[in-house]
Amino acid sequence: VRMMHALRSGFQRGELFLDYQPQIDLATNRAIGAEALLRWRQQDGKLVPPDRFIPIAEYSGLIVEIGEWVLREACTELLRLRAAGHTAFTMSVNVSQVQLRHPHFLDMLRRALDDTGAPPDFIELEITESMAMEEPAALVEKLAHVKRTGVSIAIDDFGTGFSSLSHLQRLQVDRLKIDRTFVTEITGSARGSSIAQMVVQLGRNLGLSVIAEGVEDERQAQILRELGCPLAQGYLYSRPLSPENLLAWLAGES
Ligand code: G
Ligand code: G
Ligand code: MN
Ligand code: NA
Repeated sequence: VRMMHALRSGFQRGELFLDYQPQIDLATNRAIGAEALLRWRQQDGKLVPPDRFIPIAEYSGLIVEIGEWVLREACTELLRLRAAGHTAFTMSVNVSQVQLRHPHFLDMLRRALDDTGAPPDFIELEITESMAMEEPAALVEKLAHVKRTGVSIAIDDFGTGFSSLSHLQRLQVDRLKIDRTFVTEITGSARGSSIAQMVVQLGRNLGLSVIAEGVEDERQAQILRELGCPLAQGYLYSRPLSPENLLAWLAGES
């Protein structure tokens, strides 16, 4: 309860901010987009990990307001990047299931797009695999509306749940994110790489984009390339960066 109050007032005081982690095309080693990641730095300078405060934000319902702010902030950052010449760059935004379930979610999304003027075709919402499997009918309809705005959908932490493949198709998903745990195991054995391999194959068969998360070394990147995985994200390329550092990092790329 104390943390909930601290989060509420911290949010109002502007203690929340976003970092952006580049997403890389494995064929060219160039950035194609970034994932926005929520951060909370308290007044005393202490950084609270998202794993600790996001569950509290969800439990208290505060995530609805915070999530709206995150989306608007990410849209604004996308526009800044476009103004700096990065016009093919995409922005991925994590969405909590509490947020997605909220009756005004679609209105919130449309208003954020209209008010900021961000191009929906360059925005992606990440929902977790466990979320994708809940309340199928309602979710299918909601995501169909999202897709009609032009915004695309990625399944985060893919491989950790048990999604039915036909359901995945009904959800009109655009991208699968191979969970970090499977990327970590990839260099160990043929067995270790089998889940990553299966997701890449699934993506190819269903015509979906695939991105590997948590890529930390060149060996992992090489195996992913050999498996035919098109995209990667992880410390090998960059940690999550402030807007200024992201721009500098992108400038250093060219
Ligand atoms: O860097 P990392 O510790 O940020 O992220 C930890 C977890 O927090 C991840 O599971 C990530 O999906 C989640 N997360 C990060 N930013 C957001 C956000 O803006 N909204 C939601 N709902 N989850 C987020
Ligand atoms: O949304 P998601 O659950 O995928 O959140 C991504 C999380 O993974 C964030 O906490 C981010 O900071 C973290 N992360 C990103 N790249 C790496 C990496 O290469 N290694 C590890 N261990 N964590 C990473
Ligand atoms: Mn994510
Ligand atoms: Na993930």
